[in-house]
Amino acid sequence: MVEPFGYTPENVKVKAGIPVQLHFQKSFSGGCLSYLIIEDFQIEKDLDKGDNLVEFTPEKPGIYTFHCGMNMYFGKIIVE
Ligand SMILES: [Cu+2]
Repeated sequence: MVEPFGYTPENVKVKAGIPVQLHFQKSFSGGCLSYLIIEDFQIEKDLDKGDNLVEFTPEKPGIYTFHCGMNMYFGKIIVE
């Protein structure tokens, strides 16, 4: 969920080498949380109110950060 106070949950766990589909469900319109950045997977995306699908394949285990357009709200993708 993407809510006015940030991401819920803040952390998601996935497995290395397996394609990931992350759904960002945005509960409101506008705000800087409308822009999603996941630098490590070259993702920059406008999020609309409702469901937004992001797809990538993490090749290596590690902890990768995603954040809003202004770097105010964060979450982590934990790749195991
Ligand atoms: Cu922000």
